[in-house]
Amino acid sequence: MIDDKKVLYSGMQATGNLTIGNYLGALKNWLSLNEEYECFWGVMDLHSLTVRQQPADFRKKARNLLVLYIAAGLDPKKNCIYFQSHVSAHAELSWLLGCFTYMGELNRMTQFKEKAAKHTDNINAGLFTYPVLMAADILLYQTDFVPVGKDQKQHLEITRDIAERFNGIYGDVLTIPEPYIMKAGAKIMSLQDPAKKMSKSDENINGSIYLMDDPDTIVRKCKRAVTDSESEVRYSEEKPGVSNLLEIYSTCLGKSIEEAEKDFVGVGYGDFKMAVAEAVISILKPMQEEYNRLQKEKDYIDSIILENDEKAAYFANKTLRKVKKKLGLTEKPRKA
Ligand code: ATP
Ligand code: LTN
Repeated sequence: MIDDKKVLYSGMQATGNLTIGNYLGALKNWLSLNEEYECFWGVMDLHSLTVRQQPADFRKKARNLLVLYIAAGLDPKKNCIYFQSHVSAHAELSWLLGCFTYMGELNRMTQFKEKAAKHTDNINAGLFTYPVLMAADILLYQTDFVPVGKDQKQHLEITRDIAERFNGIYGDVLTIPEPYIMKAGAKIMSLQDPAKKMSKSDENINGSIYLMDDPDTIVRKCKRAVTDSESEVRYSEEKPGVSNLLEIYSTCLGKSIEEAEKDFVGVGYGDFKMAVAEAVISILKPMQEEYNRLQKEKDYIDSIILENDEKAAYFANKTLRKVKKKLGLTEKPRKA
């Protein structure tokens, strides 16, 4: 609890360009949470290092992600929006918690198995201990709730196990976090293969709409989206392409699927796809304008970074000090 509010923590890795999947499935939902909860949103740049990055490009990408959080509407005065790497307590707690995590537990992580199979040339120890750093992120802020997608649930479970193990030995030190299930849990699929999640690391760029795509590109990608040989716009398991487009349309406009279906009675796929593109553009255009405006406000963004780093470090260091004390690490003598 911070000032009588429960704490909520989440973040995204600073890799790749965000897609409307990231926006509709995560960012958009985060916007509604800052009144009720004390929110921390991290730019998870340390996690990104499990994959080799180009330094100049990476520096830009991480900063761009922070600017995008703000452009999407997260208020940096009400939320703490910061870089994970600016708060050294993350790396420190990660080491300490690593000593309370078993190899067997980490070996079971499906994300590790998947990523190791994908990057056979660079199966580094960071990839293996990724969940421990994620546990540190969450536990440092005494987090009550973590809004994440299904794919991250296993990481949240191991976080809870580590925290419970620690508390079992040292008393009530760490808050046990719970997953926060979003009311509108959109799962956006690839436009080219509706059986696959739309993903920022997809090699087929036509499968994803990126948050920075211009209107022409969005129209072109929607027009090319895979549908089926019927002509009826209807939500059904047998029509994954059309259903995905309906999901995108309805989530962008805040309509139910039934309302969305009604909009397209007797309408052909061509016009339907145009309407989907327009719905996406109506969401992305103001965000892009705000993003471009903020990119010119270097001093403002710098001041936000400084302020929020300090706020994050204050809370994180409080927990870190407690953990170190419980472990019996010697305290620094005070200067006379
Ligand atoms: P990568 O392709 O690099 O693994 P990703 O695009 O799958 O990344 P993540 O960085 O793993 O995205 O996830 C960031 C957040 O966006 C998570 O909360 C995740 O649940 C959400 N998210 C990602 N893709 C989608 C999608 N297609 N639909 C809905 N939510 C999504
Ligand atoms: N692993 C997450 C990103 C992430 C995260 C976190 C999410 C790193 N640390 C702490 C929530 C809480 C991902 O890949 N989406």
